[in-house]
Amino acid sequence: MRSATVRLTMAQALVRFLTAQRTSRDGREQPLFGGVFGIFGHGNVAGIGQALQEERRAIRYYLARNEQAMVHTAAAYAKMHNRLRTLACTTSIGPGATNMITGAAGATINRIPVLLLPGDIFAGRRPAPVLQQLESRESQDVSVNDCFKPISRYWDRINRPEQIVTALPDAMRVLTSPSDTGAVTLALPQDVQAEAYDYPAALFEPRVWTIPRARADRDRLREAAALVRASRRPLIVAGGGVIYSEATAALRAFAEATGIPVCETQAGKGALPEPHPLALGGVGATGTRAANLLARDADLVIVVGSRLSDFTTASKTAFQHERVRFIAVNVAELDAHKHAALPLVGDARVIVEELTALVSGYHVGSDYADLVRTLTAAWHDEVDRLCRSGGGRARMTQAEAIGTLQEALAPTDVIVCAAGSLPGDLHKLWRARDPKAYHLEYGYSCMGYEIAGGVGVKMAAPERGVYVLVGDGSYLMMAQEIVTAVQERIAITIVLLDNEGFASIGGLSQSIGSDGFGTRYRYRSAATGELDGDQLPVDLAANAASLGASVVRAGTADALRAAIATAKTHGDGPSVIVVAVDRDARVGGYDSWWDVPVAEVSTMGGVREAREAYDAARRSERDFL
Ligand SMILES: Cc1ncc(C[n+]2csc(CCOP(=O)(O)OP(=O)(O)O)c2C)c(N)n1
Ligand SMILES: [Mg+2]
Repeated sequence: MRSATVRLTMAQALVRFLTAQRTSRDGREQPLFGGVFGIFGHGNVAGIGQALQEERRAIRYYLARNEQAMVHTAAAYAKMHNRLRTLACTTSIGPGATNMITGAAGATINRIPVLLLPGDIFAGRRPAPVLQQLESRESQDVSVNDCFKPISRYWDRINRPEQIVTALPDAMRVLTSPSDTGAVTLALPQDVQAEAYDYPAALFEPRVWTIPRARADRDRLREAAALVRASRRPLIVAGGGVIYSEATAALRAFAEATGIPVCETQAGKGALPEPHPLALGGVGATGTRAANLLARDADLVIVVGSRLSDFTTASKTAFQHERVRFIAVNVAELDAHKHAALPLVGDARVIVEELTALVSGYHVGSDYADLVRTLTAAWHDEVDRLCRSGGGRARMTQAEAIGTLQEALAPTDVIVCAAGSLPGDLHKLWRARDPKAYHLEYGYSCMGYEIAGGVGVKMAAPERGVYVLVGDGSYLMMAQEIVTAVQERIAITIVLLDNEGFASIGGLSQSIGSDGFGTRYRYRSAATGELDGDQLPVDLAANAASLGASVVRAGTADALRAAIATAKTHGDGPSVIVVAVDRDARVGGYDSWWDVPVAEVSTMGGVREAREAYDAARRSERDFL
C-alpha cells in the first residue's frame, strides 16, 4: 500500500515541517521554532515568502531591517531559551544571504542554534547568471552561499524538492544537539523553492527532539573525584554550559559541599548567582582580582561548560601552579580535552551531581577558605569604590553608570552586551543575581549584536526587564533594529554609553604604543592648529528618536536613575537613554594579561617599549600538554 502523500512546494513543505518540531528536556516540551525572521527578495519571496503567508496561522513571520541583525536576534532568543528553542531566518540570494555570514559565525562560535535559510541561484541554471549570482570560471556548482560552509555546523543545498525529506531531520538533529549545535544552513535555490512534490505525510507529523543528559565515563569520573580529594587549592571555572544545562543549583550544591570557590567566564556569569560567599566573579583577562589570584595558584581547575577562550585563560597565563591539573566537564569532546584536562564528556548537571556524591566528605582546608573570604571581601570593596566615585570628573564614569544601573534593576532583569569596553567592565563589576540576568555575546564580541540581541532576549522572556548596554561605536554600526522593536512593540531599554569613539580599542592602541590612532575623537590640535582624529560627533539621541524610540539624555547618576524609572513605564516599545561618559576613566585590569602582539620593529619609541613589555609578559604563557 502506498503511504499518504501531500502535494506541496518545497518551501511550503519546509515551513510546514518547521511548525511540527518540538524539543523536550526533563519532560518539559515546547515548540522548537518561535517564528521566522525574514527579508524578502527575488530569491525567497515566491518560495519561502509565499509559504510563510500560507502558513501564517501556524508560524509567525517577523520583518527585520538587516539580515545580520536577524541572526543575532535568533541567537539571543536561543541563548535565552538555553538552546531549547530558536528562530529561523529567511533571505533572498546574494547580498541578503551573505549579510547573514557574520551572524552565522557568531552563533556557531558561541555554540548557539540558529536555522538559516538563504535563497540560492537556480538549480536548473537556465537563466544563469541570475541577478546577484557569483560566476566562476571553474565550476557552475559555486554560489556565495558556499561561504557559510566553515561557519555552519550543518550545511546543505537543496537541489531537488525531495532532498528535504532527508535533509530536514538531519538539520534538526544538529540544531538540537548540545555538543554539535550552531548555525544550520539550508541553501534554497529559488526555482526549487517553488517546485511541487508529493511529500510523505509522515514528514509533517509532530516530532519531539529529546535533549539528552549524557553521563560521563564512570572510570573517568572516579579519577576526577580522586583529583578533587587530593587537591588543596581547587577552583571551579563556570562557563555558559552550566547555564544552558540548567546546572546552576547542582553547581551551588557542589561548591557549598566542598568549599571550592567559583569564578565565571563571560557566558557563565550568573552560574553561581551573587551574592554568594564562594562567588569570585569573572576570571581571566577581564576577571576580578579575587578570581585571578586564586587561579594563579590553583592546583586543580574544574572547568564546567567552558571553551577556555583566551579571555578566560588570560592567553594561557592565568594558571601558574607548577603541577596544575584540569578536569573539564563538557558536552563537546573538543572542549573537554583542552588543557590536557581529564575529560568528563557529557551534561553539566548530571556530571556535577555525580561528582558531588563521589567527593562527599571532602572540604577545602580552613586556610584556603579564609583566603577565599579575604579576597572576595576585598574585591567587593573595590567594586563599590569604582561604582560610586567618579573622582571629581565632569562626566560620569562608565563604572558609575554601571553601578547606578545595578542598583536600579531587579535581580531578574537582563542586561545585554557584546563589544567595546563594556563587556570587560561588566565582567568585573556586574553582580549577576540570576542565571539568565547577564547576557553577553563574547565568543564573537560582535559590534551590532546588542540591540538586535536585546530584541531576541525580550521575545524569549517578555516577563523580564531587558536592558541593552551599547557603546556609541556599536550603536552606529547597527541601530536599525530599534525600528523592528517599535514594529513588534518590544519594550527594551537601550542604555547608550557615549564616550565619543572606540575607547576600548583606543586604550589598546595606547598600550601598544600607538597613541589611539584611528580611534580618537576629532579635535583641533593646540600645537599645530590642525584637525586630528577620526571619530565625528553624532547626535545619537536624535538618531534614535528618528527610528521611533522614546529618548532621554542622562548626564548624571540621578538623571540616569530617573530615566530608568521613566523607561519602566514605557510598556510598548523601545526606550533609549543616552549617557555621556568619560572617555579616559577606564577600569583597569586585575592581575591578568591578554596576548595582543606588538610590532617587533618600529621607528616609534613607545612601540619599542611596549614590545619589550610584551616579550616579558609572554614568558608566562604556558602549554598544557
Ligand atoms: C563588527 C566588529 N567590528 C570591529 C570590532 C573591533 N572592536 C572591538 S570594540 C570596538 C570599538 C567599540 O566602540 P564603542 O561601541 O563605542 O565602545 P567603547 O570601546 O567606546 O567602549 C571595535 C572597533 C568588533 N568587535 N566587531
Ligand atoms: Mg565608545
